[in-house]
Amino acid sequence: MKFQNRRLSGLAAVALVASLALSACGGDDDGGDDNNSSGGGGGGGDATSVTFIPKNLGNPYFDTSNAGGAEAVEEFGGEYEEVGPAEASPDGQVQYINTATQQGRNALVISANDPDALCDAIGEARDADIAVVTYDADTNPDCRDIFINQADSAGIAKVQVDLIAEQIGGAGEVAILSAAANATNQNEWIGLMEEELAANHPDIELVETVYGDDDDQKSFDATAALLQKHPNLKGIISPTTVGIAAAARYLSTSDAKGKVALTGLGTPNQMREYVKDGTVTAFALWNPADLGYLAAYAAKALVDGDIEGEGDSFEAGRLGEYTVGADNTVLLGDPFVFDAENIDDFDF
Ligand code: RAM
Repeated sequence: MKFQNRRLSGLAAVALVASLALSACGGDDDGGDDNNSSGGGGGGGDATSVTFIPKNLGNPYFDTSNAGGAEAVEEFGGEYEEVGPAEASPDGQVQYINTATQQGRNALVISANDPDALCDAIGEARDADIAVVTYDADTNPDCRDIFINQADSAGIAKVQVDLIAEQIGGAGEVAILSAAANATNQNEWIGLMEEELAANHPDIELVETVYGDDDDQKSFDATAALLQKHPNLKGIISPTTVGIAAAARYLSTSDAKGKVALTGLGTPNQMREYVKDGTVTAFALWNPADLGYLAAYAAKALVDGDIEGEGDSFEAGRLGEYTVGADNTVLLGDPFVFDAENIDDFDF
C-alpha cells in the first residue's frame, strides 16, 4: 500500500518547509475573515480572476491552503479573492457561488460542504463559462470540472487507522469525531477506515461516529459526550483539523489525558502544544498550502483551455507537471505523519 514511507526524508521535509515558507509570503492578504466579495468580475483585461470558497472562514487549515492559492494566482498574474461562510454549511456557500457567477469571475475553487447541494449553483456558474475546481472536499464528479484530491483516500484512511492501532496496542473501543455529517471527504475516509478496521484490526471496535461540524465548541462538547458515554473508550480518531484540535484541548485537561489516545488529521501549529504535553503522540496531514496552490493552477489551466479532463496535463508552478486522472481528479501527493520529533520543523 501507499504509506510505507510515512515519515518524509530529511530532504523532503526541508522542501515541504521551504514550500510552506514560499506560501507564507505569496499572494494578497485575503485570508482570515474577509467574507466580502471584492467585486470586479473576470470580464475585463487578461487577468484570470479566481474565487476561493472554503468550507468555512476562520479555519486555519483553509487559511493555509488559500494562502497557497493566493501565491499561485499572484504568480500567474491573476486576481485572487476568498469568500465563504462562517459556518461549514452548503447553504452558506451557495450565495457566494451565485455572486461570483453574477460577477463573471473566471474560475471558482470550492471545498464543498455537501456533494449535491451546491450542484445547481455550480451548474449555473459553468453555464456562464466559469471553470469550477473542487479541492479538499469534492461534489459529485459530474457537477464540477476538476477535483484536486489532497491524497489518496484509502491512504488517508489507513494512516489514521495505523496510528490509532499503534497507540492503543491493537485492541479496544474507538470512536470517530468527524466534521459535518454531509462532508464528502470525511465520509469517504470514514467508510474506508471502517473497511480497514474490519479487514486488519478485528480487536478494535468502532463504537460511535459523532459530528462536530468543523465548529470548535461543538467538537469540544462532542468529545466530552463521547468520553462520558463510553467509559472504556481507548481512542478517538478525528479526521478534521478543527475536530482534532478541540478534542486535544478537552483531553489535555481531563482525567483521560494519556489514557485515551487521539489521532487524526491536524495542523502542526494547532497540535504542537498537545504533542508537547503528551496528550497526542502522532497525527497526519498533507501540505495544505500546496493543495491550494495546485488548485489555483488547475483553475488557470481550465480557463486557458490547456486541460479539459482525464489524460490532460498542466504545469503547476513550483510543483511541476500534473496529469488529470480518472473522474477528472488530480492527486496532490501523500499524507505526512507529525510527531514530537518533527513537529517543530513545521509552521502552519
Ligand atoms: C478540516 C476540514 C477539511 C479537512 C481537514 C483535514 O479543516 O474539514 O475539509 O480536509 O479538516
